[in-house]
Amino acid sequence: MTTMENPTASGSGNAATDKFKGERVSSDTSPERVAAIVKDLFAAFNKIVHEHEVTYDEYRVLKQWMIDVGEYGEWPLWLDVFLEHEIEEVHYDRNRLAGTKGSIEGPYYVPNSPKLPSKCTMPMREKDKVAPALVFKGQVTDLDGNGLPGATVELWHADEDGYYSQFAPGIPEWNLRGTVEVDENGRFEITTLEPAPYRIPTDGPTGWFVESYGGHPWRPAHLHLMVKAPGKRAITTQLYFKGGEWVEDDVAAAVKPELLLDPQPNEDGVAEVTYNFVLDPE
Ligand code: MBD
Ligand code: FE
Repeated sequence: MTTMENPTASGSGNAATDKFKGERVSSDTSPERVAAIVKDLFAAFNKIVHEHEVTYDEYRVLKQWMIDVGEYGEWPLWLDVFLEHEIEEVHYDRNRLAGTKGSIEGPYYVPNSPKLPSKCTMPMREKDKVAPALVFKGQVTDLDGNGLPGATVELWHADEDGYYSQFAPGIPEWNLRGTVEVDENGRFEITTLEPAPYRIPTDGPTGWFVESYGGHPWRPAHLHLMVKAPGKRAITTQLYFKGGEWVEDDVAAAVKPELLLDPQPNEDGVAEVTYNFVLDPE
């Protein structure tokens, strides 16, 4: 998706924008509902402008910044970092879901990653192996704890430098991405790498935005997952590491206590953790 040699904000941003444009999005929102939302949106905006006496210079900087976000292709990044977490929480609450908690998808999911058997190692380069191995195992079940043999566990995460394949140059297409097909009991055992904390690009308008208010650009180390099974509601979530840096202060506000892993050395001395996914009915 990007042909640039060095990873840049506009390279990853525009790759994420191109990918998103390939999806076909629509919503059956009624005009009445749009009217209600727009009314509240402008009321909130007007209140802020009034209370903070927002100046013309500030308004023009906003305009320039929004143009920059578009040119760098960073709308998927900015929106997913700052707005998606609330959308995701409302989605979970409104549907009164009882299964595993979700978390935000973020801008770097790619569908149709290569299929992997229930016991597998994620595609990775030799150089990725400087990161410690992580054995991630578990079972996909329904709400009653019955294993779901037809389930898939899609996993994607950044390499130790904080780059996602297909969104930074020079990484094999499906590096650290895969669709794991669980066994006849719904179980999986995936060997991958312990991810590192992730820094959103600081050389683009999302990074400048964070800098402008003295914030930090970090997300805690995380695994991204999408878990699906026939007749069940798919979940999109992320898993984090207990006690890890930025867990308490994620720039994307997407950590939940139910989503913390605490790997322990197994008999081979490799970090191992079990996490089960519980899927709601469709
Ligand atoms: C990520 O890796 C991510 O997970 C989110 C939510 C936003 C930006 C980058
Ligand atoms: Fe991520």
